[in-house]
Amino acid sequence: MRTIKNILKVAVAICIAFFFIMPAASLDPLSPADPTGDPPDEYAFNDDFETYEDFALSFPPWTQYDTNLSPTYGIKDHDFPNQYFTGSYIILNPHQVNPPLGEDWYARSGNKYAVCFSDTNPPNDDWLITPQLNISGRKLYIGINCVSHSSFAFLLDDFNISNIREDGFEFSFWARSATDEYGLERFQVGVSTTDNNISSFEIITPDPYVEASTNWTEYTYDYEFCTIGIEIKGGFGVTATIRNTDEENITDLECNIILENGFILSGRQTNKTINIPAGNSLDIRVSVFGFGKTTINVTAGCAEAKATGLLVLFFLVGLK
Ligand SMILES: [Ca+2]
Ligand SMILES: [Ca+2]
Repeated sequence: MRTIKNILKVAVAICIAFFFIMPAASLDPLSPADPTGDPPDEYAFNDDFETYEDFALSFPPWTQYDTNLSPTYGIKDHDFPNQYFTGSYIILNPHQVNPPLGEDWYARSGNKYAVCFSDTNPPNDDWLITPQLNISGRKLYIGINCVSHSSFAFLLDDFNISNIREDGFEFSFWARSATDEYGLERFQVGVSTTDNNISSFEIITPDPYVEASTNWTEYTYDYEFCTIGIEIKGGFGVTATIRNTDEENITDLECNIILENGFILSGRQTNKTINIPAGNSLDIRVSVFGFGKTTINVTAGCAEAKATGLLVLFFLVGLK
């Protein structure tokens, strides 16, 4: 028993020494509210799909992602290169199809547009993703996911970004279903503020999908940037500083602090609802007790942050 007491005494002494030797490490905010580094150049991307080769399946700077790799339906009694392709979208020029397609298939602008043909193994899960955009200093991607189910062809033209402002922007595209004979085409729209992996996109269209009209229709979305910042600090326990960078007060903001991994006896999970006046910040302090390498995940409304550190009894050190 005495031995255990002595070991504990030594451990506490080491921890206290550690605490003074290593000041609480702080972390650059990971939240999209605070982009770090030099201000990037603005890059708002518009596209009428006229510059790509007819019937191209790959047309950078767009990237595509096809989750099920199913062959697609084609257009009966008509031929064109890459018909029945396996993939997401194709550049269709109805005037270069053999024989040429009728007015029903004409573009919204110029001669060309992008088409997602229905998969023969439905449903589609076919993404068309913009290059990385820089809008008001925020880096992000926009993705249009064709989720049609045994219909025919989802037509997309004239992608446009507009109304750029400090706190957000608008984007739009024109789309339609080739026909409603087999049901309307379905799509979702997502925004990612991290990378262009499909799992990173937050779907901003109503669940489960939007159905495209049979006429060319402009679909417009207003996107507001997240105005909540998070900073995670170690030291004695965990401190999450939640910042409101908006000009309006935030009320009833749900915050969660979750520690993963390590041997944690106390402080594994904390949920709080907080109010933060405009331009202010608030610290949430969590007492912890445990050992080992741990990952701290903090969410506050639209913002998320993550850090890893070493938990030594009551102290969290070496945060990065
Ligand atoms: Ca597919
Ligand atoms: Ca066009």
